Amino acid sequence: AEIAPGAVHVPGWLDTAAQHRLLAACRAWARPPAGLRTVRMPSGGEMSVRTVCLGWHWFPYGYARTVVDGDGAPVKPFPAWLDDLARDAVRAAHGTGPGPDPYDIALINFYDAGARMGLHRDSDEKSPAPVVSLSLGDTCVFRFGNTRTRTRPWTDVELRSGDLFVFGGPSRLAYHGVPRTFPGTAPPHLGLRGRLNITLRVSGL
Ligand code: MD5
Ligand code: FE
Repeated sequence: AEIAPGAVHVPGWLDTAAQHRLLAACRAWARPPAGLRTVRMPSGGEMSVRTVCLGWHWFPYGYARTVVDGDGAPVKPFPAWLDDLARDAVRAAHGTGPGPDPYDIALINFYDAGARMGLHRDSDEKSPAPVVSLSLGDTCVFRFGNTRTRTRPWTDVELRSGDLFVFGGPSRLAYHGVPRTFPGTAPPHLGLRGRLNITLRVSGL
């Protein structure tokens, strides 16, 4: 379903086996060094999601090759199979091929019960390539806003385990956030308590 120009939701894109493979990989990436961390904002507050990055390390607000705001370790490599997955995802959602630049950043956000993400724009990447979002575990409310203001109009969409969302074109710089998750709604077979979101991006760096 196209929620806005370039913003396409593909429910159930990852089958059960693919969800298990991706979750197992996330569990390995979450381990130190350069593992899951809590991001502290310049304001002093902490984000309620916990995050691990591959390829490039995101911090507020930029990208680095080491965990500049954590253990200082080199960020884990971005594997080639995630670039393949991102390209398949863009083709599935948009029906057109992705651009030539390889996907080289993964940001993996873990939401426990009560974690949320306020409305923001993703503008630290230098490439206009679409962002690919994959959801695992608990269902959430994803709030898709507009490109001009952090206020209404917005559209709330429920994202479930296995869903794909691709944000390209005019939607690439739209405000968006996750106002809530629904604890305990993950498919039981996954053995995941909470929600994981994997975004795949092109740094342009
Ligand atoms: C999440 N993550 O569910 C969301 C899904 C983040 C983040 O927002 O920055 O890690 S990714 C949603 C996204 C990315 C790029 C553009 C747009 C949405 N958009 O135009 O709405 O943890
Ligand atoms: Fe975002």
